[in-house]
Order: sequence, then structure tokens, then C-alpha cells
Amino acid sequence: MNVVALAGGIGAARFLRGLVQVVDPARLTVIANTGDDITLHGLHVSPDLDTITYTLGGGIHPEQGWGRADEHFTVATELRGRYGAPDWFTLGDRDLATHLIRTEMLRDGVSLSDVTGRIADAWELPFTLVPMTDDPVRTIIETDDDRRMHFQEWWVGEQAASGVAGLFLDGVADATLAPGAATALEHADLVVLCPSNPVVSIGTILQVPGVRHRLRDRPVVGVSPIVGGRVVRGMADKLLPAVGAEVSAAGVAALYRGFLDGWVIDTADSGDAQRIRDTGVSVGVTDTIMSSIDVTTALARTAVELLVP
Ligand code: FO1
Repeated sequence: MNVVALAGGIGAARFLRGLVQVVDPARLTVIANTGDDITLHGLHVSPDLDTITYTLGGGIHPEQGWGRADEHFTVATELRGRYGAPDWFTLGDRDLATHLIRTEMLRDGVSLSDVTGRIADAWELPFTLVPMTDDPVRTIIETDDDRRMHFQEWWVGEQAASGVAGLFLDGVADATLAPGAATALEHADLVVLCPSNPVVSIGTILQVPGVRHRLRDRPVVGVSPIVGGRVVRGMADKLLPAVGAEVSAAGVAALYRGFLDGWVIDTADSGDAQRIRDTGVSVGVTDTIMSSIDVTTALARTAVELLVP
């Protein structure tokens, strides 16, 4: 069975640890969000690609969920202390190696897809990892105090302090779906939406021209990122209202109307199940808090078996 997973950062990376136990990783393609990508000190940083790579490759910082384990900050300290560089986004020394090699290859004309493949090979990932597009696209947040900023400036720099009046994906109209992503979606027997931010991770991938229509004729199952009517991680509770969505398992499912066939929700949200079923979507109810590899594997199995028994 060919499986495609649409993925953001931490939630997706943790979920993929279970998914690779349930499906054949050699026939799994993970399409990752690149709307969070940012250029810092001239280096191309791809947080979601790296979070997935480090997590599945065994090099992730375990508590933080992003960046490298056993990290050092010699370069960051020197940049700030000596040169007064901005300190709102920290690149650790080990992490910098990834950004250096990525930026060098991009400058040599290698596509982001091929760069990602080379980095994934170096980490011996058991599946194919591709960015959603090789083109530059950036999530821009419009705050309710009339400012516009890169997603990372709002999320990390300001800790999402301002309300969100709107957001858009700069460059998406001219972006082309990455070739590996297009081919994988065409041959997918199952598409899995990881429990990622529905607005700035999955929602971003869905905006790339050609993704939504490819999903319409495929079985698509998603895992809700909501537990007990609240966002498990991150600040999606500020982003969902900005796209007119309710902060609930049913509200996120509604964002995927038109192509969603199955939706796995947490037991704490079982009250939403009937409302979701009424829209023609199959519902699985289980423990979605990925507290151990066993729970995560069971969650992935529930998702896959909801559509492929
Ligand atoms: N998140 C932070 O809260 N502070 C940071 O300094 C920071 C640095 C960073 C560096 C590389 C990287 O891949 C991720 C990093 N993140 C940091 C996490 C990241 O920006 C966001 O959590 C994701 O983009 C959201 O998916």
C-alpha cells in the first residue's frame, strides 16, 4: 500500500514514529510544510523538514521537540555577544550544520527536494521526505494591531502575543507542487493528515496548487490535533478563528470538507463524533495523546484501519 502523509513539525514527527510501525516505510512519502521556512544569517532554515528528520533520525532534542539533542550554542553566543545579532530565534551549532549544507546546495542550483533527500539519506530516514514545493512560499501573519510579519516572527519572536486578523501564504500562486509530492499523491492508496496545525501546517500544504484536487479521489484520513476542545500544542486556537473555524475536533474536520473520508478524534472529544459522522466522514475515537511509542503506534493503526481495514 502506497501511503502519503501531510506533515507539519512536532506533532507530525511524533505521529510518524508510530506510522512507520504500521505501514511499510519504503512505500511512505511524507510531504512537509515549508511555509515556516526562514532565511537567517543568509541560511535557509526549514523547521518542519528538520524536525521530522531529526525526530525520525534519532537526533531531536527530546523535551523541546525541535532542534538537536546535545546541542551547543557557541556560534549563537558569539553572534549575539560580540556582534549584537537579534536573539529571538536561536540556531544551535549542530543544527547550523544542516542549514549550512542546505544553503550551499541550494546556491549550487540543487532543488529543495533534492537537498531534502540528501539530508534525509544522511539521517537514514526509512521513508521519502519531500517539501511541499521547491518554490519560496512564506506564511505571513496579519495581526489585529495592523502589522504584517513572517510567521516565525509572530510565533517565536512575539510568542503569538498579538491576535490574528488574517494570514496568507506569500508566493503560493506561483508555486508548483514538488515533483515527488505530485507523483506520490497520484499513486497514493491512502493519504494521512498528521495531527499538525490545521492552519499553518496542513492548511498551508493544501494551498499549494494541485493538492486539494488530488486528494478528492484518494482515501484521506486525518488525526485531530484537538483534545477536549483545546489545541494540544502550539497556538492554533488563535489561528483557527482567523480562518473562520471553530476550535474543536468537528471544527478542524470541517476545514477538510470535500476530501476528508475518515477523522480520528480523542476520547475527550467523543461528543463531536455524531456531528462529524453527519457530514459523511467515518470517525475513530481513541487516545490521541502520544505519550509513548505504543500509544502512538496504536493511534496510527486506528487511523490507517479506519479506511483500510
Ligand atoms: N522555536 C522557538 O520557540 N525558539 C527558537 O529559537 C527556535 C529556533 C529554531 C531553530 C531551528 C528550527 O528548526 C526550529 C526552531 N524553533 C524555535 C521551532 C520552530 O520555529 C517552530 O516551532 C515551528 O516552525 C512551528 O512548526
